[in-house]
Amino acid sequence: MRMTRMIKGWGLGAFLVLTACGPTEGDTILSIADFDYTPNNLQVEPGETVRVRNLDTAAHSATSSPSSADLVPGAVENVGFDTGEFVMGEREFTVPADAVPGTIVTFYCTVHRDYRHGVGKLVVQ
Ligand SMILES: [Cu+2]
Repeated sequence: MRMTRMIKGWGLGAFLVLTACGPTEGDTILSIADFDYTPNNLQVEPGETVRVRNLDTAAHSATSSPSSADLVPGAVENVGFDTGEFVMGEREFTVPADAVPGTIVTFYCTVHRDYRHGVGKLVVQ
């Protein structure tokens, strides 16, 4: 009985430690789930790091494109990023500190392009 109580106590301790190590306030998360980006309109500050999480069992990427009409890897102004294709994990990229506010960058998935899931838009604030 006493042992059970002790184990429960340890369990709570571990939970609190894990919580403390979780995402810090201000982290920007881009999730990919069910072939959709959330949010698909990503507002970022210059210098900000974006954590991209793929929650699907399918490989995806978040890859910037200079054009929304023709999806190819590239940058708009100096804002470009590519997580590469990855499955069920996290990648990150950092917006350049000198990114110009108002810059709008389309991003897409290099695995499925635009025929299986939508594209997203990153907007520099
Ligand atoms: Cu994809």
